[in-house]
Amino acid sequence: MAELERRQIFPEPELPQAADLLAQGRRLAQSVTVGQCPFLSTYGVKSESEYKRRRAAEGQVMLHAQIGYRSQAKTRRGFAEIFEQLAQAGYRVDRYGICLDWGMGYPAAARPEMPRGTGLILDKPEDFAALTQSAPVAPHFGDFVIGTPAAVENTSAALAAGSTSIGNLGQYFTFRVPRWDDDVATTAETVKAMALCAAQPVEVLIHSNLDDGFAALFCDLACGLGAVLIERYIVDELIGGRVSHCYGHTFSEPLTRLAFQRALARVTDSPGTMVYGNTVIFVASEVENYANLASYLLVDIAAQRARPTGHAINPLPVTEAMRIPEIEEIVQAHLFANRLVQRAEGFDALLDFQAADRVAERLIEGGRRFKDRVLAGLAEAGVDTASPFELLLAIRRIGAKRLEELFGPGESNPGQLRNRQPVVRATTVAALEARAEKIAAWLDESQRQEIKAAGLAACVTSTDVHEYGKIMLESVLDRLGLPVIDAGVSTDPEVVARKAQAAGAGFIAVSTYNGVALTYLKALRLEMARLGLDLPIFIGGKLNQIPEGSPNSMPVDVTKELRSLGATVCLQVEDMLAELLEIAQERSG
Ligand code: B12
Repeated sequence: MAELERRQIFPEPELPQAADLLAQGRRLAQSVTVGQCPFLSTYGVKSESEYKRRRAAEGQVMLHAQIGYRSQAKTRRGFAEIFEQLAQAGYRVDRYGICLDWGMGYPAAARPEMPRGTGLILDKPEDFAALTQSAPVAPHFGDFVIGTPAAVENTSAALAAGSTSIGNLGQYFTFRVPRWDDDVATTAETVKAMALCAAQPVEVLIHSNLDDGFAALFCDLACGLGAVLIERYIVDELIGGRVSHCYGHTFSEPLTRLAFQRALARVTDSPGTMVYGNTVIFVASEVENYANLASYLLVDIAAQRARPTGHAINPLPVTEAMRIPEIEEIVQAHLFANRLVQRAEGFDALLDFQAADRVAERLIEGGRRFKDRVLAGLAEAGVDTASPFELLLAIRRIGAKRLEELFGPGESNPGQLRNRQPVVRATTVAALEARAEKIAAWLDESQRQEIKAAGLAACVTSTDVHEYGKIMLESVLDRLGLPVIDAGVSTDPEVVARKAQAAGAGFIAVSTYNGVALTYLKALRLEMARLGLDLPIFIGGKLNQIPEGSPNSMPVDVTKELRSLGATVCLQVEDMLAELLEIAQERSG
């Protein structure tokens, strides 16, 4: 634990004082308050928490839809149409998760100059309100509000528009908006925004999606539960707010998915926001995705019926892995889920929760140990663990992997991922490793030796928070014995070019998902030309982008344009390996 030292975590001579930031947030609450919206008035509640508690007490399973197109008009139409079509079928959608663009993370004044992804952009507070007025459904501003440089202005607009569920603290730990390096300012704005929520006279849920944060990267699920406890300490105890957790994207095993919900129910009495769809199991086949949908929804429905935690279930449209789903596709997923809720009643008698409770017990015990060890370790390093500002920034800077290596609750076990035996194994990173093993075996031994002999070092990066593609690439390259230069996650193209040059890379591998592939590659090429650097570039992931001035605001495939810029487009890792083999063979003559 002595490996952590304050001056390495915080090289700055001075940092903002948490007490000042909290006071600023609380003062703002005198002028910024929760506004009216059709959801609050229709159901006669002061907050979504109150609604959630009421619905849970009635034994109702609540439903969440995720929505947010680049076009505001289309998003507002979606708000109204999804609600109306489901009402006509006799069903209710309880809440809308508003999928803001990552560009919303910049303060409004800086936004026009900054990159954009594929999501919704609300330019001014009136745009927030116009949206929440479009249907009597709880508006959840769950992304790119709290946790970003624009946290205070976005939180103020969301509250004024009648939202009482705002996030995303999970994103704070892992997301970086491009071309923004001031993590001190991001943290200060985040603390102020949380104090603003905490000081409201009505209960405001400070949402944290664990999969957007560290939980998606931990190899031990007990660390995921530990993250819940640490965030509760920071938000509930130090700031006086109410943190509310979402999980689900990466929880693919039914037993651990159920166990995590039951563990959450035991460690918190705040209603959960939503249990997210299990996005990582979705494939490129709509029909097969109905099976995927049913497989996780059934667990979530059973979980909520047996022990309601306020989490709304989230039926993913079956097109989710292929494109941003259309309004009609969201409606279809909800029709499916509502019918499944009815059919699930018959399953209650078949279920025995004891096995899940045994796992939940281990999660809680391991999670508590993780929390205690993290706080003790940080205190020992000289971090003020009574300061929400210092705790947040320290945890963000140290990162998931190192936290788990240093403080994970599992026994030390060199050779295992993170050098520890997990208390409850998380499936995602382990599955990536297994996939990498298979991909590496696609080449035979002599081909591997040929590539290795060429001595090419790989400079690997991802353009945004999506890190799994990068983890898998690194794992494959490692198995081939190629040196990896880690250019980081969410790294600006200019930085990648400079790192590649400085470290003598033989090629650059870019994994990208946020719909920015073309802009990113152009900027990378420009910087490489400036540096006089000529290296092969491999690019893979989700290779699309919204064209400038697009009428329907949906992203289109840009693989042709990427190829014409001289990059090798890789639909799978094997595409890169085949080309590397050719390069190696050319070099050896
Ligand atoms: C997991 C996931 C997440 C996780 C990421 C966790 C993490 N730490 O990595 C979380 C929950 C954090 C997340 C967040 C978001 N996500 Co997301 N996410 C996904 C999801 C489900 C899987 C992507 C993935 O990691 N796959 C695993 C990899 C290993 O497999 P693969 O994609 O098949 O990749 C193969 C090849 O492409 C290749 N490969 C990949 N990269 C490279 C690079 C090279 C050089 C080579 C050779 C090969 C290669 O390797 C793989 C094996 O063959 C996709 C949907 C989907 N099913 O694709 C959406 C998706 C990518 N996400 C999306 C969005 C919009 C977001 C958010 C912006 C949402 C929001 N508003 O908050 C945020 C991101 C915010 C930000 N600042 O960046 C959209 C992107 C939309 C688009 N471009 O059209 C998608 C497509 C979902 C959708 N349908 O809308 N997401």
